[in-house]
Amino acid sequence: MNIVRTIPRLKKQYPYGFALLLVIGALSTLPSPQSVNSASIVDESTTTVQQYNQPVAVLYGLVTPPVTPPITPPITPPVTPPITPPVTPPITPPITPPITPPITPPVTPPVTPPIPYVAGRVVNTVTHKPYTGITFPAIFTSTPVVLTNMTTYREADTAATRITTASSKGIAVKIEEEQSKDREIVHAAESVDYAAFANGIIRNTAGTQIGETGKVTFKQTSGTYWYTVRLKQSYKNPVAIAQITSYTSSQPAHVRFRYIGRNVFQLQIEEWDYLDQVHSAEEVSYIIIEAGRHQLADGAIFEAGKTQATHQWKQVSFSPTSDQRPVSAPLTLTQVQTYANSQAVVTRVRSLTDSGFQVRLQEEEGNDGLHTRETVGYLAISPGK
Ligand SMILES: [Ca+2]
Ligand SMILES: [Ca+2]
Ligand SMILES: [Ca+2]
Repeated sequence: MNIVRTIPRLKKQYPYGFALLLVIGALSTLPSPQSVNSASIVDESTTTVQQYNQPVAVLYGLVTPPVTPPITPPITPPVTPPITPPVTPPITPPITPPITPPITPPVTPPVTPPIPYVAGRVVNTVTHKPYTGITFPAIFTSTPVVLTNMTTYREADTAATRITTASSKGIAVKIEEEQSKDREIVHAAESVDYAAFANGIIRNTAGTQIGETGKVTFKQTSGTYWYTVRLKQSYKNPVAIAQITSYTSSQPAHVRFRYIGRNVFQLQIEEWDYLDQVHSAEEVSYIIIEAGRHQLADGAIFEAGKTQATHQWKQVSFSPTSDQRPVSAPLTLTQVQTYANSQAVVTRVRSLTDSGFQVRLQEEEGNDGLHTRETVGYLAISPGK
């Protein structure tokens, strides 16, 4: 570097600074000019060469400011905006209009005309001779299901009702004794209750089936033969009443049950024990009724129930009721429901009133007259107006 050539330029650029340098340099070098080291400066304005020691470098530093490189701003990478995921609008489920159930018209139970039926009583009139005074109103198109029951005890000889003819117009009925002990079959006039139904379903006022009627025909081939009948529906506690409604054989006989289930029952044509237990084919009418008290559409009250009975009289009470009864006591049918004792047996009824009746079991006169306990079913009908 040529310092000498540089000075004039510095002097020109920094006139005051240069003068200050000279003053400082003079002051610092005056005591010992000999100490000037290798650096020499030629003052061209004065042609005086002055020598400076080390501080010259410091001054020189002031004269020549360090080159400051241009400040290069740091390269700022382009700001990449964060990737914002596209805003997915929340899924709004489609609005389902509320389901309006179709308007169901109120269920009106089908109007089922009450099953045609008639019930009545012949008071103290029926004897051992066929009685033909029971006629039906014109409600049956064919021979109905017919049931009868002796409801007085004016004579104690073993006996039961027996239908000798039946048609859509009426029946003939007699009091049938038996000849196990003697040949006497004459019987005092008794009251006979009867009911005749079309073959079908019995419903209460609500339209609920409470019973059914039917007829079957079979031949009794032996004392151990049982005929099975399957019902149209099941019952919780069915009461069954049945009667022979044809008269193909004059040998005294009646219906006996062995089993009464919810929807099936078994029966036979039971001759008295002194007979051979074989009986020609007969038609048997039956009615099955749910135990309990039922009101029919015509206002009639049907009360069915069961009791336990032996050869001794047993009091049976009807349900308390304030219903007006068209007859002095409900028309009452009774029937042995069980086969606890295989000796032939029928029921006898007495003291029938509005509040109840008495019932007992009756074997043929030739037997000991004692009969173990059986279940007796009953159906009491208070006809409608
Ligand atoms: Ca007799
Ligand atoms: Ca008699
Ligand atoms: Ca026989």
